[in-house]
Amino acid sequence: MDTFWGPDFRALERADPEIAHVLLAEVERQAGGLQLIASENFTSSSVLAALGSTLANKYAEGYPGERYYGGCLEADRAELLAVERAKELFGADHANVQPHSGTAANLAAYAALAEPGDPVLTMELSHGGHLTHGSRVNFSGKWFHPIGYRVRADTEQIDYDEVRDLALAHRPKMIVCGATAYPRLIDFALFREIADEVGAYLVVDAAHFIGLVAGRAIPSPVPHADVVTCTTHKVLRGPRGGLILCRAELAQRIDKAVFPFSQGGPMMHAIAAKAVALREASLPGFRTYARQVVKNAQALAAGLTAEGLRPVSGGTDTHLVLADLRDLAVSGRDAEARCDLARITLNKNAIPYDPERPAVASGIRVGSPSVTTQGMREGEMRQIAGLIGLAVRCDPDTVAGASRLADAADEVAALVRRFPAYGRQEVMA
Ligand code: DSN
Repeated sequence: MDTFWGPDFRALERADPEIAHVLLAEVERQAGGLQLIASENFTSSSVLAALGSTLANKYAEGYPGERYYGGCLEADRAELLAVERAKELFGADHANVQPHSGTAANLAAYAALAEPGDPVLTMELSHGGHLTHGSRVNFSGKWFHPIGYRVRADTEQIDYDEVRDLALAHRPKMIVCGATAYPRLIDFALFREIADEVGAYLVVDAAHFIGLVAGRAIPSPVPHADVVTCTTHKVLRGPRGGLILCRAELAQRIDKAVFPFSQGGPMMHAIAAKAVALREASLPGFRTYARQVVKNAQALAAGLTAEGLRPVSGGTDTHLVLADLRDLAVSGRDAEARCDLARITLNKNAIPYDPERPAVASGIRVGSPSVTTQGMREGEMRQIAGLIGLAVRCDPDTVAGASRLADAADEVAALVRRFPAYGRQEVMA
């Protein structure tokens, strides 16, 4: 194409070699190791192109057709495409694609449905919830009155009896379900039933698993929830950002809660990139991808079990595994650092009823979205589980441990060379 349209990396290299170096090193870090953070993925180059486009320059406060700035014709087109694609893909009455993040989407949901001080029933962060589900250090815990439900100690799955008892006792304005470290399916129909019993709104925070819903790999919360909030950058494989789906009668309240209540100008480049990702997620190849994400997570869970890392709740139905390391007498913090030395990126994570503080934690969380985008399958998951098992046992302060970690890093490098992070997923779509 003759016209300038967007990024020119060579020009950046000449103008700002320091930042160009950071960008190149980050490509090398991402592609040169295993990315097992359950909330991350590799976007397509089309998504990256939209993110790096001149829509980044545009102010477009308001909504399509009702902006506070001139020159919004293309911004309107991008946003309408994103909205229509989201509604179609998820079968939702209404979509708002402006939230800058999952937290921003949740803030808007609280603002639309509750008043400060209202009781809100949410999953405790230490049992798999999210900061925006009532943490004392977050707006949700400071401005609202959170009541936390947990998982059962025996099954490590949501205690729906406790959810109902708490709902009946506290009569919350809103019930929030959805989690960041919960590997099992959530019974949205049962949550709906409980919400109806007490006259509460049901908000499903689907940030982690909305991509699996898009790919029809797990049931959708949309028919059951009043509002579904999510991010676009996890299994969904889009740009970093948020999205809200809701019933028609809540559309105006949600839109007003996003703009002007909690946000100003939307990030139009990110909205265009969301539109690209939503189109990609509607293609048949994405269903194959989403199903493989789940199969790979299940293979990881089985492999980790064989390595002596106990999957919380006994396994997974989704894209992530939460593993308890206590049998190995290794903390989550040490396991994360050791895996890092083997070029395996994952995160320490609290497990339910964790005796450790969150900064140390007794578990790790691993996810399959990125490695599945790279084209890896169950065989590679078994190999990865073996590498994790080896890495977490190696003490890097001993010569033997450091040497084994270096060998593991070499094996990781050889594995990812066979499954390049970029240049492959377009074929899958
Ligand atoms: N930080 C995200 C995660 O890793 O789960 C949730 O916001």
